[in-house]
Amino acid sequence: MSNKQAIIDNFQILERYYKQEGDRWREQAYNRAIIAIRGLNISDIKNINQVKKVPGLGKQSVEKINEYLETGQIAKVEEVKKLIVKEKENQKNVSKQRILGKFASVLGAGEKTAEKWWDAGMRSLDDLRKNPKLLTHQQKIGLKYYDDLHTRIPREYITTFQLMVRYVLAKEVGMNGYELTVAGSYRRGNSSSGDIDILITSKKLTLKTIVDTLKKWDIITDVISMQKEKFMGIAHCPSGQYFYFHVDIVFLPKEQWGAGLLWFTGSKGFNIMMRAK
Ligand code: 8DG
Ligand code: MG
Repeated sequence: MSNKQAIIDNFQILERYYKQEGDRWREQAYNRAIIAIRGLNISDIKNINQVKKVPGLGKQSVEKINEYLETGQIAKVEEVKKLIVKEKENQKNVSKQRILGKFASVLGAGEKTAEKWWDAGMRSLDDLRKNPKLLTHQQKIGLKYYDDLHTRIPREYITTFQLMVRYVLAKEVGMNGYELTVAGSYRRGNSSSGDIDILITSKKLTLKTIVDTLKKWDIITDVISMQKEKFMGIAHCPSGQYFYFHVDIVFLPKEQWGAGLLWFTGSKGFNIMMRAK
C-alpha cells in the first residue's frame, strides 16, 4: 500500500474515533486532512516537504504524517485501535451475559445449563428449540411456553381458574368429596402470582385421578413431573385466551392439612424463619 493510502486509512480511524468521542473540532480537522491528501497531485508521499503548506493540512496533521513516514505508524492510531478491540470485546461480553441470563430463565435451567448451551454454540431460544437433544423434558416445556411462563398471573384469573377446578372435581366426587385451597402468593393476598399452587386433600380422590380429570377437561396440558404427593405441570383455562401457566398441586392426607397449608403458603423466607424458631 502506498504511504498516501496508509495515511488516509490512519486518519479515517482518527476521524471516526473523534466523532465517537464527540470531539467535533478534531473530527473535522482529520476530515479536512483526508480530503486534502486525496486531492494532492502526487502519486505518493515520500517526503514531509511534499505536504507542508498544503491547504487543509494543519500542524497536527503534518506532524502525524511525519511520524508515519519516519516510523511506519502513528502512535495515537495504534492506541485507538487497541481501544476499538477492547470495546468490541466488552460488547461481546455484554451480549453473552444477556444471553446467559435469558437461558438461565428457562424453566428447569440454571447458570450451569446456560453455560453448557452457550458452549454448544446456542445463542437464542430459537437455537435451543431447534436442538431438542440438548434439552430435558422440563426445559422443552419451559421453551414451549417461555413467554407465558414469564407473564404474571393476575389474581382475578387465579380466582376464576380455581372455581373451574372446583367445579370439575365436584362433578367427579361431589362438593364434599375433597378440600381445595390455592396457597402460595395468592393465599398471601398478592395481586399477581408467578404460578398457581394448589393444595388438595380427599378420601375419594388420589393425585393421579385429579390430574387425569383435569387433563380430560383440557385444563392440564403438560406434565413436568408427577410424584405421589406432588404434581408440577402446565395448565390453562380451556375456553379462555391462549394463556398457559405453571401449576403445582400438592396432595395431602387430612391430618397434614394444617402444616401443609402453612408450608405451601410461605413465603419461602417466612418458612425459613419459622423453621429456625
Ligand atoms: P410466586 O409463585 O408468586 O412466585 O410466589 P410463591 O407462591 O410464594 O412461591 P412458589 O415458588 O410458588 O412456592 C410456593 C410456596 O412453597 C412458597 O410460598 C413457600 C413454599 N416453599 C418453601 N421452600 C420452597 C422451595 O424451595 N421451592 C418452592 N417452589 N417452594 C417452596 O418453603
Ligand atoms: Mg406460587
